[in-house]
Amino acid sequence: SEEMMGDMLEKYPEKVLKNRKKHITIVDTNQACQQIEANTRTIPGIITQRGCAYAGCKGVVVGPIKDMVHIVHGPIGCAFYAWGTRRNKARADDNTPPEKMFSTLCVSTDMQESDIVFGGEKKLAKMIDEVVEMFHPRAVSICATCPVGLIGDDLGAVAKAAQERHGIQVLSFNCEGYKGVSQSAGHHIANNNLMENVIGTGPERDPNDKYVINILGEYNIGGDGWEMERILGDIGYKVNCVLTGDTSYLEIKNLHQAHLNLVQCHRSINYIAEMMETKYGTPWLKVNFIGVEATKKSLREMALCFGDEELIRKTEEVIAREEARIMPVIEHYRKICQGKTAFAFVGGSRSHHYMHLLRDLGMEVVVAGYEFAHRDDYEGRQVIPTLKIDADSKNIPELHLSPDPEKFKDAHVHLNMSKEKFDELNKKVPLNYYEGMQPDMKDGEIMIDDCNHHELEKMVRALKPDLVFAGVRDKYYVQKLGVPAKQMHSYDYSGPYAGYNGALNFARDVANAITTPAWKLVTAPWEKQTQ
Ligand code: CFM
Repeated sequence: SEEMMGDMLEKYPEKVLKNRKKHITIVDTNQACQQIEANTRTIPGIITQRGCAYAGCKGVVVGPIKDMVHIVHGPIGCAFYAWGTRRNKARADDNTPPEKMFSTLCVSTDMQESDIVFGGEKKLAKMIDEVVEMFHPRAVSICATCPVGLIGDDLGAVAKAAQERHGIQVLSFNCEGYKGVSQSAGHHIANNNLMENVIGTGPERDPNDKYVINILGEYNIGGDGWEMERILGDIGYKVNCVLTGDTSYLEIKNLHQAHLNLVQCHRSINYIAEMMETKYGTPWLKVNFIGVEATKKSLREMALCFGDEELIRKTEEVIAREEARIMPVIEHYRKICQGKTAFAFVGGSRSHHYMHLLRDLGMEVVVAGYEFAHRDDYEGRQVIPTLKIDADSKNIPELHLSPDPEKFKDAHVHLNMSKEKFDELNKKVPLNYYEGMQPDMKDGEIMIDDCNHHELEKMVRALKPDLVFAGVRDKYYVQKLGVPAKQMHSYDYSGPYAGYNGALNFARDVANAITTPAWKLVTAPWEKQTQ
């Protein structure tokens, strides 16, 4: 690995080399703490896999809310390229009838040169009026794109006036693309606004409801959230809200009603988990429903959180039932996949999550990276107090919340147990904590932040993985090197990959990918004779 690193970085000018080196860790479990640099600017000229703050806010967190109309204030391209490509699925349900479903819409002010010169506020106000008149949504969002911030349109003022005109909530997000070094900034902006203005404004739920949970940071890509809800429902949990996979504005208003918050994607939603802990006292548990073993571990930890014998029994029953159903098939695919290696480069949490599912198949992720995660996603939340605050991270305000005078309850009260029992639980289950990706990696494996084409090519050449998981920008490029690649953001039209049915789908897709004979017919550029 050391040698390959040298070869990989050698091409860079000295300054770039120094910078990139800090973003790469060769895992050495004998070292107490290995630091990785993350959440800093990409070096101009390097082809990054990252997106922008607008992508993180509109595309990731806010966009999936199905009963709102989301207006993209900006040139049409920003809206168009966010139109359905993430495959965050949604359907009508008891709360949201078909006529209140707007998730297939793509609405934009389509700013032209003249709007840039003379300002776009009037056009935006008119668009809100039109949208309300045509669709009668329960609420509207406005998301800013780069030029809007540059010309100084006052989104907040337009939203406020429209809110008074129409009597529905109009949320404005100042998520101009340049607001951060990646989409991560957009997650934070979205989390803040939902926390300040939506969460906690819904009516109270029946106090007799048992085992009420939220799944935070689950976006129902390819139907993942539905599979999670199926399993949790069978055990006896009441899923109050999935934030924001197949979710509605109405449900988010009630987010504070859960006894326990589950956190699937830590990167995009940890702010809300933390803020809810402060404001309502709701404890949160980091879970992972990607992988058979990981799902089992998450379900068992959840059951312990409620400490109810019946729930624990039902949990084991569902685990046994599902494993008996799927494991014979998984075993078949495992024979094909056993011993193979993979690389995984995904946004800010999947590289870690999929390590577990791949291990179920006997595969090892030898290089894992995030596009935009922070150090805590790599090294664990214990590093948060030591994180450097720079000009970029200062761009996004931290909300300073205090306990809600009426709605705050201690964590043990949320979980309906005595303080003593809760202290016991805390020793067994890591509440309000995420250990990051590194503890799941082995010596010599590589952790890399904001990887680029050049580095990827060098690593593929040196380590010859059997499969690469990446985004659309890298997928075809990797395939041209003769290595199968899978799009791990939208699952290449497949999925779900979560839970038990997801594990089956994934095992089949992975086995297909690595056994396809086509890859043998591709000659990597470095294997070609020079003409
Ligand atoms: Fe969370 Fe996501 Fe991810 Fe993410 Fe994303 Fe995504 Fe992702 Mo693409 S919220 S950090 S900003 S798990 S869209 S559903 S796949 S990069 S690893």
